[in-house]
This record gives sequence, C-alpha cells and structure tokens, in this order.
Amino acid sequence: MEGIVVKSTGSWIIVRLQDGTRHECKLKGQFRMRDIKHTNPVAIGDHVQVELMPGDSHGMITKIHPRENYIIRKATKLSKVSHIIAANLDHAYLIATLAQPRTSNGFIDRFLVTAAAYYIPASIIFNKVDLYSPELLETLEGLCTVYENAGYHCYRSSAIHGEGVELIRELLNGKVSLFSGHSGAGKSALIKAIDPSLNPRIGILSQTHQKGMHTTTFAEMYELGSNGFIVDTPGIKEFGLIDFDKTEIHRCFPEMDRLLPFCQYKNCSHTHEPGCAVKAGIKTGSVSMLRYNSYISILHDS
Ligand SMILES: Nc1nc2c(ncn2[C@@H]2O[C@H](COP(=O)(O)OP(=O)(O)O)[C@@H](O)[C@H]2O)c(=O)[nH]1
Ligand SMILES: [Mg+2]
Ligand SMILES: [Zn+2]
Repeated sequence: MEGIVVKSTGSWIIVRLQDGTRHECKLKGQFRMRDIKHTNPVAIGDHVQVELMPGDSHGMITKIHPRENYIIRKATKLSKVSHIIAANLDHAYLIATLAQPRTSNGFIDRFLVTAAAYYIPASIIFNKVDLYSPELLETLEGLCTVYENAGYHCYRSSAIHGEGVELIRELLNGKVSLFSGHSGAGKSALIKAIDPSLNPRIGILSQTHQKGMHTTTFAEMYELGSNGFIVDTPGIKEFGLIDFDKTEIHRCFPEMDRLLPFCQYKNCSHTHEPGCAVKAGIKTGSVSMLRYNSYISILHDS
C-alpha cells in the first residue's frame, strides 16, 4: 500500500495511507544503514510503500520512493551529516516576524537561498502584525518591497487576530507546504488559525528572553481539511547547504541571477570583477544593498 510519512519520532514512523488511515510503522532493516549522509533514512513527506502486519494496524515500510526534492539542516553545527527536514514539498514558507523574537534579514536570506538551492519555491509570511508599532509597519513595508523586487511573495498575518489567514489558507489548498522559522515566530499558532480542527502545540514565549520554547520537538505533517498538508517544524537555527558549490550561491538570489547575462564575465561572482551588472544594479536600486550584503556574508561563510 502507498502512503506518506507524516511523523517520525525516532521509534515509530507514522504513515498516512491513501485511504486516510494512519499507521505506526517500522523501517525494514536494510534501509537503516544505507544512507550515511543523513541521520534519518526516512523523512516527513516521503512517499513510501507499506506492508501492514496481519491482524494488526502496525506496518513495515518496504520501499521509499525517490524524492522530488527535500530540505535539510545540519545534524550538528560542524557535522557533515545532515538531517532531512522534509521531502516532496510544493512550497516553503518562512514564518518571520518583526515583533519578538525578531527574525533577522540574514536568516531570511539564508532560508531563501537554501530553498532555492533545493529547488523549492519559497515565500515569506510576516506574522504577529497585530503587535507592530507604526514604525515597525513602515519597516515591514520597506522589507516587503525589497523581497517582492527580488522575486518573492510576502504575506502579512496575525494568528491571533486572523488577519491574512484566509489568503494563506487558499495558498495552501491542495499543496504540500513547509512552515519554517525561528521558534516563537508563530508557526503552530498560524496552523491552528488556518485549520482550527488541528491541535499543534503552541508555545509560550519565555518572559526573560522573549524567545519561543521548543514545544515542537519533531517536525510533523498536518492534513488540512481543505485538502492540503502543512509540515510544522521545530524552530530551526540553521539550514544546511551541504555539497553546494560556493560559486553557485548567486544563482539562488533571483535578482542577481537575472543580471548575470549582463555582467562582463560569464562567471562573474559580483565581487571584484569590472563590468558587473549586479554592482551597477546596487547603484540604480534594482539590487538592494541588504540582499547584496547577505550574499557576501553567505559567500564568506560557506
Ligand atoms: N500577538 C500575537 N502573538 C502570536 C501570533 N502568532 C503566535 N503568537 C504567540 O507567539 C507564541 C509562539 O507561538 P507558536 O505558534 O508556538 O510559535 P512557533 O514556535 O513558531 O510554533 C505563542 O505565545 C503564540 O500565542 C500573532 O500573530 N500575534
Ligand atoms: Mg511550533
Ligand atoms: Zn557581476
């Protein structure tokens, strides 16, 4: 029987079969050790084949179908081994916020680069708009212009007041979407607002740090009443660009990628070369300094 992995707790893998039933499954032994680059041989969103145990609701995963795409994070900071966050995604949303805990521009850009590197279309949802001061709303306006010009859609939401929720619900219709972002940004609260029949654990912001507590320890895929799936992830500190060629990073900045044909050198890195269209774009305003700085910082770190 065919199914999709919706949760993996370490000891059990929960698979949703096509008939809508859910089953606790184990992985057939042969898969466990084969994949040494990833800490988890089976990931949320994987399409799998399952054999149910006779007279029991438990199952055995006998086959993992090839992934269309996936997004990973490093297992630990220095590790070469990575953890697959989720596979077979139609779209990745970064749940960001300018209210506590504020999402940095650097983090936003790293997320967008990672999604692009793995061929996953991405957008940004700025949540908690109910908490923004008039000044912050103006900052938001400016940021949205930067990202829209770069080629990304920006949405505004309040999981508490319901602003923007209807539109996001429509975007998710019939799609497999990933919700990612810092702990406390409101991923789980937004999922609850989108489909009140779901019960993701919503955290309390710690008073001292105004950071989210880690309430979602495992990523989990939720089935929406509206015929779609959302993967809720625990707060992610760092995405992984593993085995990714440094010289390709600028291809993951759509506004820079568009200008590459106009650079004097075909392999321009947009750093020191003469006749660089990206650097010229910064002067005319078609490339934002904010994004360019992120590019340079990602280039140096990787
Ligand atoms: N004021 C306000 N609070 C929110 C909003 N969304 C989430 N929160 C609160 O922020 C905290 C963290 O939310 P949670 O959904 O657990 O964040 P997650 O870690 O990203 O899943 C909770 O106390 C939520 O009630 C929002 O749009 N407005
Ligand atoms: Mg959460
Ligand atoms: Zn250039």
